[in-house]
Amino acid sequence: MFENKEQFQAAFKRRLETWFGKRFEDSTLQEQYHTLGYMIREHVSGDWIANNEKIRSGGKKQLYYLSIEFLIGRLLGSNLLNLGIREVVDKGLRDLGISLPEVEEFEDDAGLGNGGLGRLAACFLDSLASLDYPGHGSCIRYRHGLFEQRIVNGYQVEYPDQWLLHGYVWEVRRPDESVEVNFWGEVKTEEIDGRLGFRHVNAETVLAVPSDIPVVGYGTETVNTLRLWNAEPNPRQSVFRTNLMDYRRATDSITEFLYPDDTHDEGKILRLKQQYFLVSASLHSIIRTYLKQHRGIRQLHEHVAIHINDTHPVLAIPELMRLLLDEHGLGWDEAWEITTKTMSYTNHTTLSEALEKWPIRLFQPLLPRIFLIVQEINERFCRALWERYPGDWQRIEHMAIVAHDVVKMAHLAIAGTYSVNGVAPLHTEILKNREMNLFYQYEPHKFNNKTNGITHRRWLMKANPRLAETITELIGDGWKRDPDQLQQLQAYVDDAGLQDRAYTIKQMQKRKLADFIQRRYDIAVDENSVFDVQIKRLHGYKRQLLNVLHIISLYNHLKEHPNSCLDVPRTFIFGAKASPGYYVAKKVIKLINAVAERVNGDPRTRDMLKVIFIENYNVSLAELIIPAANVSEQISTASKEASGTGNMKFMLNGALTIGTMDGANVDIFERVGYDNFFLFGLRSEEVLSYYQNGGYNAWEYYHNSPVLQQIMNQITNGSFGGTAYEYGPIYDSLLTENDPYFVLRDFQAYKEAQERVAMCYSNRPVWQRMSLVNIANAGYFSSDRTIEEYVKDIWHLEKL
Ligand code: 26V
Repeated sequence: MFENKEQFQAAFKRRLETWFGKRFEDSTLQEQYHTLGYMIREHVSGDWIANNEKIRSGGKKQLYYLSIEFLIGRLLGSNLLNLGIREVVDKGLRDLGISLPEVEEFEDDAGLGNGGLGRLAACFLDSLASLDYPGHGSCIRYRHGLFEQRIVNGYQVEYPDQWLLHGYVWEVRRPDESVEVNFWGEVKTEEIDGRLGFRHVNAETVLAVPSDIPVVGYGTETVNTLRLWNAEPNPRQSVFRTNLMDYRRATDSITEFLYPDDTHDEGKILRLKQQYFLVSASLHSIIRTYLKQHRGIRQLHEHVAIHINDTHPVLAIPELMRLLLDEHGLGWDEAWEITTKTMSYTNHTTLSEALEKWPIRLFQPLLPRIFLIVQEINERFCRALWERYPGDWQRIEHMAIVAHDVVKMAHLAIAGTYSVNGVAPLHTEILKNREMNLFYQYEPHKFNNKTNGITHRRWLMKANPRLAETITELIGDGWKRDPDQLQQLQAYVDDAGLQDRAYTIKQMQKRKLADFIQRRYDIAVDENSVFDVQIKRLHGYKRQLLNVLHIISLYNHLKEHPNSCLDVPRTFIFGAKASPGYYVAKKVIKLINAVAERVNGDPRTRDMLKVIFIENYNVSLAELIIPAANVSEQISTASKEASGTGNMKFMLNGALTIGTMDGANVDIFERVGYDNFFLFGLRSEEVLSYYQNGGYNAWEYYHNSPVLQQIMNQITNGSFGGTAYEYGPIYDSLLTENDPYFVLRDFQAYKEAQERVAMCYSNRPVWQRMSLVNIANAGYFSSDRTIEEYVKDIWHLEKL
């Protein structure tokens, strides 16, 4: 079908006409997209079947990666790339008068995620399949992913994300593999064969129906599966006719939204329901598959590894216990041994507001049997602690899984797994020595680091094909399978020819982004300006505010010095979604847009300074923006960003980082050195010392800096539109509340680092060299390396 252009064209036309019952000449983009999608699915089906048969016939150990998010983005382009048929298809379509890029753009991003956590899971799937490992994802099929963000009068407005509007070509619904998941009801104890047995009665049963997406590896025959679970009414559930509608609504709502609003109990229950729904359905289906070939459940851990991505799927631990105890009749000790040998866990944040704790009053009624098991885990855990630390009540209270009327999910995760990892060395050290220090003291062998990575296939080969080709011409294409080989570029960083080519490619990518901005926002940006980009979730600790304050300072400088100009013209680009209930974050978005309006509209500044806020930042926009960036903003308060992965994508595309010693910035910095990284700001020890010993006074920095005073006054006196009170919350967070993210403290250092950016950018050979050094050192940050480390240290998989 894809052997050559002609064959492809014939198959494509025939398929389109038989599917849609119309002439090819009359087909729409949507029909062309769907035809191509189905053809690719058909193309991989042979390998997919073979892979699924291999699983069923026993053999290799399987990994299941449970995650509440998989931010997979579009699949058409990456599937074509991984299957090695992009060129044939591109040429074939072009002859038919169809543009492949246009067809690709028709696809809606599967927005099944929110940020780095979900994108990491997606990169991992790509690497697992490309490295020939049997590793599958399990997630929820949210009918609406994270909201669609629109900017109205500068404010973020949330609309439901409609990624399923045109149907989804990549999924196969498998109703025959549905499983039941139980909520509410009561637990009855009874004697079964002389043992105490538990029965969950009067439960509300929901049907979990899987849809599978094939995950294609690059140049391999491995096709793994991403399984998405949909909640549906169970026809076997007995419901009074009058309650039918309520039951249907309750069921539908489980998989309606990603991260339902949890400011009220109702939303909290919904989130907990989602989490249990995901793990219960996943475990049922994992064990069912396992038992098709293996006799005893007692060897489960030898054939199955289950990974818990952050705390959301932690209920997998008590759920596996429940299955082993109640459905397979094992005793507690053997069940616990199997569970803790099967499960591993990654922590992705130390922010206290993101550490999940569930009130017992919600947990117990919704999941009565699971709650009993968690209580038992807690009791045994505390007893073991007591034996180890007799009399140390305070320590045991701190470490308990159930305490003060809540269930602490991170504690359950550590107690119930054999491996706990952080996502960058600094983060892991903070876990071990601070946040989870008591657990580290107790079981140091469990803790390890796995520095995050990104798939260089999507983020370089797909997003920036011209750069990829140039690299290949120079060092061959070994780097595609072994990204460490990018090191070979180091020999060419001073090569004027390469510097020029890299420059030309960057300019081309900048033009492409500039065209997009022109079309979308009717704003002309100068592709000779520095493209300085900050794209990530909006959060206080990521300090988009620091970036905006600096932009305002540039603007003020230009206004006050009528004959001055910037060392280099600058375009500041933002993309960020704020959590709908995060008031200050939304004010920051408004401020960015207000500054943009002022700066872009002012004839004095608009030729030197532009600010662009790109709405609805997502994976596809990242693929457009990152290759066009000169400067990568990674300016979080040190100690707060567990790793960051955007930083790696920018580096791989030759952008230079302006950043703090935080997360994986540290590791980037260590690889490229001072000369190729714009380092600034407080170090994590200093930040942690401020938290511990106090001593930070934001007012001091305000009073000592006329520049900051002016900016803060402008923000509050209506200079940037709105009423004078519009930005009161920002003023308060920075000053009145003595900003825990130290924006004002780091302002001067940031400003100086930005001056170094301007200086270096003005000297093209210098800049191009720095950029090439970054690309040459980016191979380490491929998720292929990360996955190999997980495989070797945690999952112990064999290649297919
Ligand atoms: C999520 C939320 C959502 C609601 C608002 C508050 C809040 C605060 C933190 C989080 C983070 C959840 C976990 C997460 O996404 N962590 C990210 O994981 C990435 C992959 O390991 C890592 O690169 C990022 O540094 C880390 O923030």
